[in-house]
Amino acid sequence: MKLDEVTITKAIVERYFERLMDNLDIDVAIVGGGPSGLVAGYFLAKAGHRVALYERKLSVGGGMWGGGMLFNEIVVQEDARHLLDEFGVRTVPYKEPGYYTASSVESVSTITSKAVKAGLSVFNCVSAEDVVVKDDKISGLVINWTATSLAGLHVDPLSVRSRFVVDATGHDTEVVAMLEKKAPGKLSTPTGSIEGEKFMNPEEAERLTLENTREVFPGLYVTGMACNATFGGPRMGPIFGGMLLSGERVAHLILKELSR
Ligand code: 48F
Repeated sequence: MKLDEVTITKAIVERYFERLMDNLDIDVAIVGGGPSGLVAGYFLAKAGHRVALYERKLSVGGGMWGGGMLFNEIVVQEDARHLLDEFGVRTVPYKEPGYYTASSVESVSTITSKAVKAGLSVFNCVSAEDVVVKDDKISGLVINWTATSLAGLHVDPLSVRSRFVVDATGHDTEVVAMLEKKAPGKLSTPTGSIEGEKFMNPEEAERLTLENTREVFPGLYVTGMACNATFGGPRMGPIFGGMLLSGERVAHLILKELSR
């Protein structure tokens, strides 16, 4: 068989555009491919919904690759271990009871693989730059190539329609910040605005991440570190149970809405 460069090009362009076209009107748009966004995408896609995840960087995984300070091991607590079991990520009990470690590389690659095979459509190198709000409810996302903004090019974005949007952008809680900029004081936080992340406190932070995994504006949910930044919880450092559990929780909250 002779290989032809134009056939290769056509195959890539056609397949990508088919997938893009299939994801212009979807059930859930997730912004951010860190642990919470990937886990949310897995459960939503597994339930049969049309879910796309937009990740600014070339690779998904967010803050999980680097473990703690580039030591590429993560810690999960007992309560969250069932999630790593669900994905087939191997865990090793630490000598103190209730703590487990896992390879951050195995965690990111395995969770990503399972999520994509469950039907999650990942668009990497794509950034959310705004939200679409109609009748006081989120109804979509405004997206652009990350390379466009990195190059400082003045290029208009495109839009996708989505029944629900999940902010899984981590510490910067970027989607919530976009909304707040244009609709100040409208968030379901104590002040109506982003409360801001607090000092490191793993115990409190893990609890609050889960408690604050919820809808912050009609149609917009937060998961992972974005919960702590939005609702004013502390940071927790390189323990990842809360991120995984938050991704599972946001998926279940949205599944409940989608089944209505
Ligand atoms: O930061 P990140 O891993 O979020 P997370 O799921 O997990 C947090 C932990 O990694 C760690 C921690 C707890 O253990 O403290 O930090 O809450 O992943 C967020 C992802 O969102 C992408 C960003 O590149 C990263 O991969 N992202 C951020 N803003 C945008 C975005 C945007 N506007 N559009 C697309 N992707």
